[in-house]
Amino acid sequence: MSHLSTEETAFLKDKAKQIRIDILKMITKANSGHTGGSLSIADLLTLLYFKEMHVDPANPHKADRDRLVLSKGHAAPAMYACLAEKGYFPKEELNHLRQAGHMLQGHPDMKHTPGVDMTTGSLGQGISAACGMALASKIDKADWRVYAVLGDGELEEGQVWEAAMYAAHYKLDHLTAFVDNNGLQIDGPITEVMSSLPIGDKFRAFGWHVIET
Ligand SMILES: Cc1ncc(C[n+]2csc(CCOP(=O)(O)OP(=O)(O)O)c2C)c(N)n1
Ligand SMILES: [Mg+2]
Repeated sequence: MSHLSTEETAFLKDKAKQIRIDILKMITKANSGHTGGSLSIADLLTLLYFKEMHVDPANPHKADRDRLVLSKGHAAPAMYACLAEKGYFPKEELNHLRQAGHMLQGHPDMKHTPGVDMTTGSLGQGISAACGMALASKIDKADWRVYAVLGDGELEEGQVWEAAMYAAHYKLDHLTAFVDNNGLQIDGPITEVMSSLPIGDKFRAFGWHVIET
């Protein structure tokens, strides 16, 4: 990740605030949706979409774009707020979250929403798809990167560890995975439901370079 100047930090903080406002408005209007899991990635997605990723909202399928796979797909409102703010589609669409016949469904759908690189929602699957993309980029000797965003509860899915093993084996250096360690999943604290801790040690044991914040 690049270093942020004071001006960039102020800009991103402001954007993230707007993203949070949009998330709350969207979920309130829909009267349905994952508020906590969306808010807890607002800063991360803001940083990725507004600083880190090379993407072009006017050309969402550009071959050499960076990809973002929201493996914790239930946090779609955070992604939708960023995509609208970036200009992939009119902000008016945010008023129709989870409404039949509209593009912003409860979980990301790559066939209906510009800017969504992978359809997700079934926890554990997104990281595997991200591995496939990262392998493609590596084989093509391309520069584009893949960012995957996972939940800490999601790590309870065995498929995540199959993907983690795969990524290390194939040296997928075009892939960065983030784990949103918010300590919670639907049924309560992850430490009570089925602890995924210590997360860093587990990924290290699978051969990953880990940065913990
Ligand atoms: C395979 C699968 N099982 C169950 C669910 C239902 N579900 C949606 S969110 C969630 C909790 C996930 O917790 P975490 O990964 O920590 O995400 P957070 O809510 O903290 O963002 C569950 C169990 C799902 N989407 N996919
Ligand atoms: Mg969680």
